[in-house]
Amino acid sequence: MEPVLVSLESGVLHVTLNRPEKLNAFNPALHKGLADAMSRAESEAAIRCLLITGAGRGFCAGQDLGERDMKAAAIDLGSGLETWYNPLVKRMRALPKPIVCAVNGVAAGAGANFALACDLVLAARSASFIQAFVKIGLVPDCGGSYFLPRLAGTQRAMALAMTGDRLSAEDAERWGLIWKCVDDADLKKESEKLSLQLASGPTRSLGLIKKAIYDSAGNDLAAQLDLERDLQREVGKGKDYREGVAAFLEKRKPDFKGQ
Ligand code: T3D
Repeated sequence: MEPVLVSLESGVLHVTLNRPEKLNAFNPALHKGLADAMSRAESEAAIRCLLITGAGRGFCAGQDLGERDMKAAAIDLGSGLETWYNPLVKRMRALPKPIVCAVNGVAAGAGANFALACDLVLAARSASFIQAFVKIGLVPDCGGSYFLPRLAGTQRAMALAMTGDRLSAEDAERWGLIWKCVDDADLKKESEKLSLQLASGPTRSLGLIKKAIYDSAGNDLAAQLDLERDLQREVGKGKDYREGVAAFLEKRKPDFKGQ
């Protein structure tokens, strides 16, 4: 069974974590499948949006805890982060295309933070988010200690990380951790609709919107204004800008080509 299912439909690269018997926990094969999907997304112009979800009843239960040699005298957990998780999160953030996540069930540990690394997160009402690390004596990884305080504030981030309590999808929406919580039966339809909308949008503009929003975390206002000027200059040279304005003036729907 392939640990990651990948298919391209109408500009959307559908990426499905596929180890349902382990709630799609990360192992090297799953990481490799994700890395390959990222390589496709980076190199193929026909891919204009990614839609990530999980097979079965869970989204992703984080690191596969059965994979570590607990009899070993010393275990270097830093090396797994260096090899797999950190490059994955960096590539997701740097990808100049939108990544939609459809959280179909529980998202725990690195699985929760992998979801938060996506650009727009939808979750089924029955889904939940667990910073499970503390329950096994670890600290948040896969970007959790960066995303949580920025999205939810210091107190809520601290409480989630220190208690490992389960956060419902509804609370995750209320706290601003995710974009939207939808009824379970609607998750597929809603996430595909959003992905198709983004895949037919001005891809270059969407990629630079992503850069502007993420870079703002490290910029002061003056630096951000400069960045906006530079990005606007760049997208202003694109065909999609001309098409957008022409469509507005001609009172028709724009036909963006992602250029
Ligand atoms: O090692 C490093 O590289 C360090 C990096 C760490 C990053 C991390 O992600 S650390 C955090 C790892 N994840 C966890 O600690 C979560 C462990 N899982 C759970 O707490 C629970 O499974 C859930 C709360 C996520 C879901 O609970 P529930 O009751 O809905 O399902 P379940 O019965 O516990 O799990 C279903 C099956 O999936 C079960 O297998 P079985 O008994 O039917 O054969 C369970 O063992 C398996 N499973 C769930 N999570 C993992 C897992 N197997 C391996 N690793 C898992 N993380």
